[in-house]
Amino acid sequence: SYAFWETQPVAQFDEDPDKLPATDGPIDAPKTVADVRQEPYNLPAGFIWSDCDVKDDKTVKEVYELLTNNYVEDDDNMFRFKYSKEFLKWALRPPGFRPEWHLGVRVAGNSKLVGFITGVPASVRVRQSTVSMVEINFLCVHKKLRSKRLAPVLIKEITRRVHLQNIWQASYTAGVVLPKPVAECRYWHRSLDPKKLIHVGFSRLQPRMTMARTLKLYKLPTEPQTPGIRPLQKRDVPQVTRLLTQYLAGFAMAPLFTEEEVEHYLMPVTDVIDAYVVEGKDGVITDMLSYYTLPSTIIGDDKYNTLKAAFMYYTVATKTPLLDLMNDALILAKSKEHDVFNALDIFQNTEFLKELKFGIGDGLLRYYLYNWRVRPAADRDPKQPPIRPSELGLVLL
Ligand code: NHW
Ligand code: EN5
Repeated sequence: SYAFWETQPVAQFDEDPDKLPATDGPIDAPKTVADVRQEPYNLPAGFIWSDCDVKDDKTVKEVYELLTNNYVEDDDNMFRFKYSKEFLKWALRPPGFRPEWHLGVRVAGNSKLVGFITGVPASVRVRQSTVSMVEINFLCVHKKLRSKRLAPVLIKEITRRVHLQNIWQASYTAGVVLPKPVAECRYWHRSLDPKKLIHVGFSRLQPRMTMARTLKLYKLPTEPQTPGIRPLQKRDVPQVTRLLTQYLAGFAMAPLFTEEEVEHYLMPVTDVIDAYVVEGKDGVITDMLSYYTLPSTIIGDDKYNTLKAAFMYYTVATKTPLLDLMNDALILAKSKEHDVFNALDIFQNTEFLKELKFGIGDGLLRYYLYNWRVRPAADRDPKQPPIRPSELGLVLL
């Protein structure tokens, strides 16, 4: 019942584990760039392909408006992600980005943008293998054009364009179930402005709790508590790259970042990405924390239009206890007007989630790989995804 995904080089639900290769690796037989189809895939009549240059103000506005009105919603259609223009520029222009991987579909008659998908290059280690990949994100089809099989065409065309650069694997995350998750994670949420969250229906007043007790429960100091914590600066990038690289080496699936990528993905950008480091008196950086800002439109409220959420990004604790570092992340996010702090149960996050009063969300996030098989470990249930959330060291935006 996955007419499209059954045709793709991805793990399938009905496979007999005994008939599969014994090792992790590509699913498709290796190909070369010369084997790649030269012509773009055909769109239905009346639609055209369009590379979207997000550096251009007019174009990024079109992408922003498409996503603002048509991108991901929660299961009850109460909130819809509202990535900002500055966020899109940041997420889509990392080192080595390619403009032809910011793929749009427009209506031929009036040029209206109605479809989108993106890829950015990344090097990701999956267990022992380091794989040169694209990270796919921002797949979106306008609400009025849904269920017309446009998404498979977008996916096939971006795949072709990625293949032309001699890249044969991809990673992506989605809330929905597709063939076949490599990992399944839960979202957790820490209230920063509980009154607003309850008002807009993001959370509920717990039984036997008054509003006053709730406000007290979630109250935080106004200033971070870790001595020496300060915003990440450009001169820290070499040290932070080493700190992060060491930490990520402990996970089954994690990115390999160059210094240029650390600078791009972690240097603070107002209302997009915040990163802080802890520097000892000796100038050694022992810890770092980061989170990105992703607001959501509140779909049916008269008082508030947007929910400002912080999402945990990369955090490394070697000297400061992880709990203290994450408590500072909450304080810093609150001081910048975030309403809620979100985190997944990846990394070592189960060590702090309950203690720091995160509550489990109603959303799941599945991680996927394209054209890469991850064998179930011999000592684990072969029906479960092969990688546990706590083995994941990769965050996709
Ligand atoms: S996940 C967020 C995806 N976007 C949204 O949910 C926004 C709101 N929804 C929409 O815009 C992060 C539409 O509903 C979309 C589907 C466009 C989702 N991933 O056109 P049809 C990402 O961006 C399959 C993959 O009729 P539609 C990651 C579905 O199973 N496939 O549906 C993106 C069915 O196939 P099946 C998805 O509702 C990763 C087919 O699409 C999917 O009008 C992309 C139906 O198409 C999803 N999230 O449009 C893959 N949702 O087999 C990258 C549905 O069941 C792969 N489908 O018949 C790697 C490529 C690069 C490789 C390089 C080597
Ligand atoms: C591509 N990079 O479902 C990602 N969000 O839990 C795309 N729920 O916010 C895929 N339904 O649980 C993204 N409040 C997939 C996620 C899509 C969005 C989504 C969930 C994640 C979410 C909230 C609001 C639910 C509203 C009704 C939620 C409860 C929080 C509460 C706080 C206080 C303590 C108890 C829990």
